[in-house]
Amino acid sequence: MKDQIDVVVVGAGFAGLYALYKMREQRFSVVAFERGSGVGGTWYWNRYPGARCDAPSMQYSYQFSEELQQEWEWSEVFASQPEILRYLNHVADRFDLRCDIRFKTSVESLVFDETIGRWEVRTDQGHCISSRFCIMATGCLSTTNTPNLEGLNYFKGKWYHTGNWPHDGVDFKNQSVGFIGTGSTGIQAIPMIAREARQLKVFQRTAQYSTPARNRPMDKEYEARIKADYKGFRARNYRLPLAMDIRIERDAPKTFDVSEAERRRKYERCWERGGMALLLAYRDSSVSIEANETISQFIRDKISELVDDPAVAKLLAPNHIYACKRPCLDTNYFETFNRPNVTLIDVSETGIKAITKNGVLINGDEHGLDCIVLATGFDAMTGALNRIEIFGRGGRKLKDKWVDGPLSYLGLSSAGFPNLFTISGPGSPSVLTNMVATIEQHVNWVGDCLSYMARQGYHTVEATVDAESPWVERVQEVAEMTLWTACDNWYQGANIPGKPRVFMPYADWPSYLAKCEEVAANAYEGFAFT
Ligand code: NA7
Repeated sequence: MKDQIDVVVVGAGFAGLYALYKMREQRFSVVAFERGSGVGGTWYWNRYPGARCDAPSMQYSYQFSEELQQEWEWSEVFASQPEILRYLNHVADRFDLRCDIRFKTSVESLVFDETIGRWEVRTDQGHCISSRFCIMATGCLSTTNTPNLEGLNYFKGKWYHTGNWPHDGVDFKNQSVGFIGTGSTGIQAIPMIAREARQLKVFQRTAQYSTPARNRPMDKEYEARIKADYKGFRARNYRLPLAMDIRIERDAPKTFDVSEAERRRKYERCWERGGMALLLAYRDSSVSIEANETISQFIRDKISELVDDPAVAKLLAPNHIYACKRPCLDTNYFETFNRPNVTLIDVSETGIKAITKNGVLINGDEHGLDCIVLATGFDAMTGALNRIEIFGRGGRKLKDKWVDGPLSYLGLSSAGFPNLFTISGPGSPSVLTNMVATIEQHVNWVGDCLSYMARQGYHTVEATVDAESPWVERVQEVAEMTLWTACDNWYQGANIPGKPRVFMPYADWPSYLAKCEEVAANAYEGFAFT
């Protein structure tokens, strides 16, 4: 007879830790499996120099415990990876979560046994347990994307992926470093590595928009003001478009409702203030191309002011729609290209065809290197789920069901996969929001659903096909109302060769929240119970 348990949680990052806490609070027997040797998820793996959150710390943190949010003190406006990892370790200890987490353990398969209505969970450490529910807290950006670069394995130096960074760090002193990838990660890591390496060669395929983070030590008065009514602060932010407040003003007008001079002044204020304020400077910035172009041009102008060499500035100037690719925050990113030890190499036309024993080959030129850093991103949103063999009703594999793109209702449940919940799953707002706040919303929703099932005497729950298909269409419709479908980005799988091009996150958090509340209030409409 297999070990029997109520709930298996997969992952021990922000989502897994809270799911574990919540399930225990609801008196379920629960165990979490985590492939890392510690808690933290994304913040456990991404230890590259400069790794930092670009949502404000006072908001990118749990709100489920008033004591926790009162006692924890963030040292900076935007927390660094080590500080977030310390926070998550503190959470694990404070709520005594570790005893129910099996570390260094990957879940390999989940098989739904229809005769008993339970999941058989197998891990690479030989566990085989029978669980009634599975909560997939596997993360949206947890499966690294290592491009198929010919010759990489023959390179004589070391290479590193930022999403799987060595725990004891990397010594770049006296090294000639090749850097591939200029998304959020690259933009954080490049200035840090440039300070240490003898030489840094950045191979850029697509120039990126970035605005200054203006990170600074936490202002104690600001912190005290928030803590005087943390609950109220959270409640006010919860229903804002990104589940966090990064605005420079309430109720922004439309871009062309103001004069060019006024707009420019506001953009300057956003730039000086730092963070992602530009994103919400005007109401229509992410839905109107003309409006958006005013921000794009503003940032391009800034780049040309910041970068000394006009030819380099030109290469660093993006030409896609601002925020269509996830916008970045930086500290001295563009200025880094003024350093004598940093070279920008444009590979937009050629790509990186091959790595040789000695370095990177571009257009017949070999760039000799001691090591290579890949900041090439993730198989986002579906990568971690598809890596597990998940067999639902009738032995159907989730990966097969999702071959043309993820099919899920509310990003929480997929028809044919009963009692399996995805936290921040494809079809939910997730990566387009303050992840911690929306993770808590998902876990709370699941907790409420489980209580409802107990009250009704139900054994299984799953999305119906009738609810799922329109939801998948709705996710696309909402995305098409924005400009986020207008370029190649990981939101729609465009960074992974062969991945179906489907916009995965639901791009309207407030209406999503209302929908989840409505579904629950209407006896979980769109879900089938047995
Ligand atoms: P991203 O945003 O996916 O960026 C990956 C970068 O790597 C991007 O500049 C890519 O260029 C580049 N890339 C990927 N493959 C290649 C190849 N084969 N050759 C050259 N360049 C390549 O990942 P990040 O880790 O920066 O950020 C992910 C999220 O984490 C971020 O959005 C935040 O939410 C946190 P491309 O733009 O595709 O031309």
